[in-house]
Amino acid sequence: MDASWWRTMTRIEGWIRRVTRSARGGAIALGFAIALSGCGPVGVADGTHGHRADTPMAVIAPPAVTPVATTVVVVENFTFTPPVITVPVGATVTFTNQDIEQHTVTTRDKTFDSGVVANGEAYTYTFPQTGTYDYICVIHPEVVGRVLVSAP
Ligand SMILES: [Cu+2]
Repeated sequence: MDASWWRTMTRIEGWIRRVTRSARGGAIALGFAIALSGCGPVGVADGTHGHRADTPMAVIAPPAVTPVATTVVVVENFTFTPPVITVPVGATVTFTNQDIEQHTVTTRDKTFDSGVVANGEAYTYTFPQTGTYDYICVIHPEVVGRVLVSAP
């Protein structure tokens, strides 16, 4: 598999997603403008939506795939693999970056946040509680994953 091709495709995919979200925000803003046009200025709704679309934490749901029971996740070709894992509570999961680019492993609410993980480096986190943990790379917010932590 040619790595640079993958990266290009991933970037294009991410770009399309961002544009799609912006377009959706724009449509909502337009709806607001139409609704408000009789009773006040209409420019306000536009700016707020434009910003929200670019917020790193505007997370895309992880792919709908079958969870894999493992404590080992790698980031390669801009993809957390496996993207959805299941572990028992108390398990320590290792996330290893196999891309040349830097990545992070970060939940929305910062329950865990690896900081920058360089090529060949790993981040580990021990899950003390059951639950669903959605995480992203804050540098590349389209790179997403999920950890399902179940009772032992
Ligand atoms: Cu990244």
